[in-house]
Amino acid sequence: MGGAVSAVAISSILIANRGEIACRIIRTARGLGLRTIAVYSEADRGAPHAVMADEAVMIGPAPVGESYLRSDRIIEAAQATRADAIHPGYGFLSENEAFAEAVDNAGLVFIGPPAKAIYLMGNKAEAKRRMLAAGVPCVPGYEGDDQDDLAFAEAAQDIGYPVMVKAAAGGGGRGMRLVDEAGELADALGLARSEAASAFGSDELILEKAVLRPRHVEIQVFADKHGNFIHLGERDCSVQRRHQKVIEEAPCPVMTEDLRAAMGSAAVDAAKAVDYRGAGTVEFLLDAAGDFYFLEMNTRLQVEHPVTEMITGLDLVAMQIAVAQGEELPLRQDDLKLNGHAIEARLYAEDPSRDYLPATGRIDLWRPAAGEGVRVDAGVATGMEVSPYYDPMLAKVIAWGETRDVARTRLVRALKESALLGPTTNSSFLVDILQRDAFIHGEATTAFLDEFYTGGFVADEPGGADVALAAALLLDDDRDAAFAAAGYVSATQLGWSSAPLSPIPLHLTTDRGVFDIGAECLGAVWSVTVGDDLFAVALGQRTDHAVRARINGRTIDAVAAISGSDIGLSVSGKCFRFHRARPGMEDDAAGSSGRVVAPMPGLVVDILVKKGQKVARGDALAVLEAMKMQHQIAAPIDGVVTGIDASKGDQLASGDLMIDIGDAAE
Ligand code: MV4
Repeated sequence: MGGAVSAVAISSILIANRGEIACRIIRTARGLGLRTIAVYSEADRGAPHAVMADEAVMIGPAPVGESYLRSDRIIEAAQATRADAIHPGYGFLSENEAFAEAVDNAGLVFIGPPAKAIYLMGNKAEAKRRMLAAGVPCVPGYEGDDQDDLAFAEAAQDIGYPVMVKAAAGGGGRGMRLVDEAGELADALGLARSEAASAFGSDELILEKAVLRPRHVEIQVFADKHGNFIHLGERDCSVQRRHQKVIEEAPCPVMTEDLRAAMGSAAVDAAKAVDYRGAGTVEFLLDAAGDFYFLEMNTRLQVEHPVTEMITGLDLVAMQIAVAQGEELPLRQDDLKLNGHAIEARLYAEDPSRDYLPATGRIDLWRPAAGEGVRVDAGVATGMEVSPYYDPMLAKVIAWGETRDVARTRLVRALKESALLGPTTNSSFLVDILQRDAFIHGEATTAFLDEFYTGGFVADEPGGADVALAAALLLDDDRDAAFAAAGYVSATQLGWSSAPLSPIPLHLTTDRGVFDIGAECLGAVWSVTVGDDLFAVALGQRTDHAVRARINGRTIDAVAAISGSDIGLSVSGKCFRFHRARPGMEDDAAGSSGRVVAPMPGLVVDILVKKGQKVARGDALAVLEAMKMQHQIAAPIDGVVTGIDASKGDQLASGDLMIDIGDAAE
């Protein structure tokens, strides 16, 4: 420090990202009166971030390697639009030191830390040696140059089992293995080496004492160019699945003043040790005894930064911009005041009941909740296509309250009131998590999801009332057509006071089955039978897709989007999609649900059934690899495999036929 700090005035920013984070950054930048420039891929034409910015530059085809990871094209776009600065958001190029350097060399301001700090925190072994030297608490372990099995065996003996084997270059849990006893060490080292080599291009490993059932607690840090370092408190991100965060909150439910001061100063020491600047996050494991250990440092703005914003009242993006143009931090450590509690839930386009299979397709309707203490950061819009090329996170729903329980109940309501119709989402999984006793009591550790959802999450099944509501809405939407299609005279000609008609038959299909329905119109009320159950459905106010109905005397609030023979329905955070089979086409419609198609583009890793084999609904039929994850393809109905239309090694497009399942009786 010491020397003069060069002040640069930033008046325009290019955002090298997409989705909700690009929108989030644009919002603040516009608020500061800055010109904003978006970049977008061919798949993101008309995407919200591209529309929201003052200018937008197309940078290449859909695959990230040809667009959002092309640093050359992004820098060219910045120069062509005369941008002063580039904000990388998170993911993509945000933690790429070569990019930070290239931006610098192009005479642009990188809104992020110095390239050197990114580099120093990128290697786990290197980072850990530095942290130990700086006096930051680390898990006892071995991060030596001697990579021989023997050296690891001796170190493990000293540390004491169980131990954790990790990739030195790694992050996010890849190449990580828990070893309970000495006899398992050699195998674990072999597997971790090959995983690390293929994932990170380096087979260097480190060893650590395993911390069992830890919490993931991270500290938000900030530094300016004048030598000021502060922390903004912690976030608890223990609710994760496969190293993907699902729910985050601030403060951590078990935090104390003393522990926060200790973790905060350790995090500031970590930032100082790498000469950090801007926003960063220092991750720790916190064990049941209250001891904490440095895990890694993320040298970017994080997805979950809004919970910190809500309890501090600060705008972290505005602070990043201020610091990047040489201003001093707007507060000192003593000024930090934490107010209330905030919880964030990540809304993903994925099916938690099918091994989190990513979902793609058109968004028929997006209606975010609003209200006191509720914030929704989204990067989606009605009519937009969710493509398989990018992260499946669609939006973040965040709620604040004076107390944790107020924040939690507000978040539950906000999730239930937010409707995303089209691709399957994890919305009801989020609601379920937030209502578990362990979560309510603030007891969730990193083991929470594995412990409480061992067999996975059970999908929402539409109840009779949901089906009856869908039927009534479809018929009510166009009464004349409903009656004509069913072979009745025009409803308007008939008049509603005449003798009751016999029920209109209706078949609604979902991806999980067929419902046979009979519906009668009794003036303002639809009488709907679903199987053996009878529902009186009175449709009330319908404004902008919101529907209030009384079903058998109970008031139900739903959001509905009808397009032709399809209806998407969101009831209390549970989303259903029904397709109305045309009269006389019931058999076809039923048969078609036995056609198993690729739910997304992917590689066929395995076909698990043979022609002629009997299968039950839910049985695994095949394994498809997409977005580096393997997904089981399950039988939609009971039956017999009548055709196998894909083989191991095939690269399929979304919708390609994989397997045919016929009637078991055939
Ligand atoms: C650990 C650990 C227990 N002991 N290290 C997982 C991701 C990577 N960033 C570090 N991780 C862990 N390292 C020791 N010595 C447990 C985890 C861990 C974890 C950490 C943070 C959040 C979620 C997690 C889920 C499983 C395991």
